[in-house]
Amino acid sequence: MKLAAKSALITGITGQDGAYLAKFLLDKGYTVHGLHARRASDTLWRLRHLGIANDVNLIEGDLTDLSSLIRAMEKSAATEVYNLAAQSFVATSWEQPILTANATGVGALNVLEAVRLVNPKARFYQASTSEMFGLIQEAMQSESTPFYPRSPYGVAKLFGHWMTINYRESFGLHASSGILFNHESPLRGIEFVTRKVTDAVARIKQGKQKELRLGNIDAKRDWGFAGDYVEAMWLMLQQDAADDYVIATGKTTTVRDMCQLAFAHVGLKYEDYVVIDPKFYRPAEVEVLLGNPAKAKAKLDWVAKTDLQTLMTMMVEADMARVSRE
Ligand code: NAP
Ligand code: G4F
Repeated sequence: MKLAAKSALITGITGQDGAYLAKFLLDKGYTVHGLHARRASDTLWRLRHLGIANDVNLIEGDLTDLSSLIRAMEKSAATEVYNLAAQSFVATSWEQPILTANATGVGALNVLEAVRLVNPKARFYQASTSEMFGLIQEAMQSESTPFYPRSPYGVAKLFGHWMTINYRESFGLHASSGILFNHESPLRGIEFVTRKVTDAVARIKQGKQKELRLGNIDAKRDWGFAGDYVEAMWLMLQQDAADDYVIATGKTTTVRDMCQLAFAHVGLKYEDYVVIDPKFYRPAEVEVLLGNPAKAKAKLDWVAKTDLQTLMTMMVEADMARVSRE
């Protein structure tokens, strides 16, 4: 007897992680549904880039509209729900703190409510973040490190994280929270620092830009590849019991050294082009993040496969091709 394909619902399917996760699940034979927020401009470019725009079922809805989430749960008959949608850019969360609280924080609760009301047996994944560690309380952050968020985004994510745990403990939902450290790819939004750098490297190399203006280049991040990280999301939902996991590489690098890698790939020195612009400083900075992925290794048999050098090469190459096509 042929088993019916599993059905997944991804909020944030048009984002970096949503696109990679959709591809990953399609390759595993899932029927993939995605919550699609109405926008005036095109948001399907990532799905097209991966060649899957026609393979996913888009359902109109918004994180802040519970009724649309209930309908998305009903239409998709999802047995796995991945809540990846969010206002995810930290800097914007100081400009739009209430929108961020509503979408990134209460939005997660709305998705949990839709799951509880429509199919409480569905497994749920919450996209939590290392930004919750903020002003770090331990040199290497693990699942037991106390949180100290430093941005409205981090505070909103902490609400979603604790709601996920609360629904697991209150209603027995199979609800897991992945505390993911920064992960990047050629599909990363241009406002995030890695993509801002690789896009600028390509433009400078091709004579289309003269300098790159950045903020705090002494900040340190634990950067991995998004394509590796979506597998960890799926693995969490395949476990008998729901739990929380740190997903990271276990290595940290300054923005400065990340720039050096990217510029060096095309034979340039970052010092010749990077200009510090206080406009890009944040009201409160997360100076350093370094994750301890030991639990993910032990329980999920997951490790990050892509190092930063390989990641920057991949991103610079993709932007070189993209810029030359413009
Ligand atoms: P992203 O590229 O910014 O994607 C965000 C997605 O959320 C987009 O599909 C966006 O839709 C959607 N969205 C925003 N507001 C919405 C709303 N009100 N209703 C419905 N959809 C909405 O983010 P990402 O890098 O893929 O990250 C995925 C998730 O992981 C996010 O929750 C992020 O906060 C979290 N996270 C990311 C990282 C990282 O390093 N990438 C690390 C830890 C946690 P549009 O395309 O229509 O705008
Ligand atoms: O690339 P970023 O904007 O990422 P950030 O703030 O760490 O947030 C990302 O990772 C989180 C996980 O920890 C996610 F939850 C979140 O959704 C997002 O994906 O900035 C990285 C660092 C910061 O310290 C920032 O101050 O780079 C520094 N930076 C220096 N100059 C800059 C710039 N960041 C940006 N975006 N633009 C600059 O010009």
